[in-house]
Amino acid sequence: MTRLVIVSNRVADLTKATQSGGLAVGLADALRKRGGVWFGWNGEQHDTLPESAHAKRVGNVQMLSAPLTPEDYAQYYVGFANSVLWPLFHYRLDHVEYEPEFFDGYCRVNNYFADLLVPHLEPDDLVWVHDYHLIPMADCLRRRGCGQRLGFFLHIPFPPHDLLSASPNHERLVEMLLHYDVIGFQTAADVSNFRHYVEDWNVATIADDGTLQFDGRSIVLKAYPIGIDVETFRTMSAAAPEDVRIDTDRRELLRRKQIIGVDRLDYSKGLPERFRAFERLLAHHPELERVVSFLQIAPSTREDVDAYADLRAELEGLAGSINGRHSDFNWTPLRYINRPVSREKLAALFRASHVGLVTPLRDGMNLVAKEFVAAQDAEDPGVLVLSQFAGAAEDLAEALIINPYDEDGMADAIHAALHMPRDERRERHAALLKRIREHDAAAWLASFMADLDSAGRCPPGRHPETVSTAGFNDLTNPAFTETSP
Ligand code: ADQ
Repeated sequence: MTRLVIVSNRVADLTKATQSGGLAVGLADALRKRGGVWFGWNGEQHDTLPESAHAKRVGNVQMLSAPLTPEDYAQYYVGFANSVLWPLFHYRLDHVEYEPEFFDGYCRVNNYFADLLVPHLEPDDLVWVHDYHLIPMADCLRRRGCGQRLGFFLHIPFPPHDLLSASPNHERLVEMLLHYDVIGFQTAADVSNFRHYVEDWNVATIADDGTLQFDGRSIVLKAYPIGIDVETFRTMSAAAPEDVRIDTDRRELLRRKQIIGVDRLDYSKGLPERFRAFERLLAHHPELERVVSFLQIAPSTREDVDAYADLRAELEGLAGSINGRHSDFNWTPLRYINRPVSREKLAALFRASHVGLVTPLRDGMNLVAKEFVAAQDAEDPGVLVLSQFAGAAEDLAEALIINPYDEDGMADAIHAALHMPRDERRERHAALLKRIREHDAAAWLASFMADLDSAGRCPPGRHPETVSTAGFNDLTNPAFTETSP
């Protein structure tokens, strides 16, 4: 079987991946099955960079990782990836902070990664690149003469063409994407946005079968909705850790209900809107006081990006004001936990909750929505309240679909969820469970790999500007200067 090479911003620890669960497990399983390589940043910053990647063998998988310089970290990771692409692709031009050197750093790091990866590639490898940090990777590899089949999966949304065109580097970015053989998005809406861009800017043609035709090559362009390992999560949810059991027993004794939200602390997740909707629920339905509590788990991420620190302060203010106004000596309406929680505990907390709030302003897919459904007791399930702007909404129509900008509408949906009769809850849950089983992690992996396996090969040296692999992170390297704006 052909080897698989995964390239992602961070490398998962294969020795721990099975315990932590999630996406890493699916990718790790595919790697173990085929053998191969996982390459990415090791999370460290060093003033001088190594000339080869740090290699560690785990079974038949080679784990390759490398540090960044502080300048790379500022320009590539904090800068172009998380202060330009993340907000832009989440339709948040108001959060874009653009500096010209960010794009230089972004291209420089992709070239540096390509230089470290190339010596480890074999001619028949399938190379699967993940996410917005690494859009230029195919271009960088082709310039180094790589003819392997290259696939790319974007985990976040792809924005409408007029929004994308607000970025000074949009034409170059899209052109870089066209060096892959398979380009995968989360949803049909993302595929359609990309197609419109390609047509409007006249960068490639679209054949009747939906493939892109560019530079004499045929590129597969498709939605591959990502999923979870449903049965593992279901099993985990049924075995509640002791502290969750005690908390649940106490709530049942007091006939109280729990609403839950679990997100990374990120402005795309719609957390202030969600907190305010909960306050409106209490304001419109005072009979819910001392009956309903809201548990929000949201650990901080990307603390070096200013917008995230502002959001954290806003949420702390909102939580304080809601609790100050509504708490009683034996009831706290909103519990806000700003720390990560183990997957075992999360699964049990989902199962013990009556309503799951997944209300992002924009989200590629949102795996929490699927985890909440997987964790429910099919006989007495909780209700999922889901944003129309989460990729998951394309598939999960039996959730209560809401507009996260409409806080009163969200409060009404939470109220409806809390009062939904058991038969309706069971019916909706059965339909949702069926859907997440059909589109689980294994199906996502198999469908992408099948397309990558059968993709047309790019003959070595095909790239018009193929350059040698000599030198990395070097401003005089033509590979770097040519990919700069
Ligand atoms: P994220 O933006 O991180 O992922 P999401 O899809 O919800 O969003 O995945 C988060 C994962 O982290 C889930 O498995 C969840 O259980 C876990 N998690 C969240 N909060 C946690 C906490 N407090 N403690 C422990 N674990 C927590 C990006 C895109 C999404 C896309 C995924 C996968 O933004 O749209 O669905 O990639 O492609």
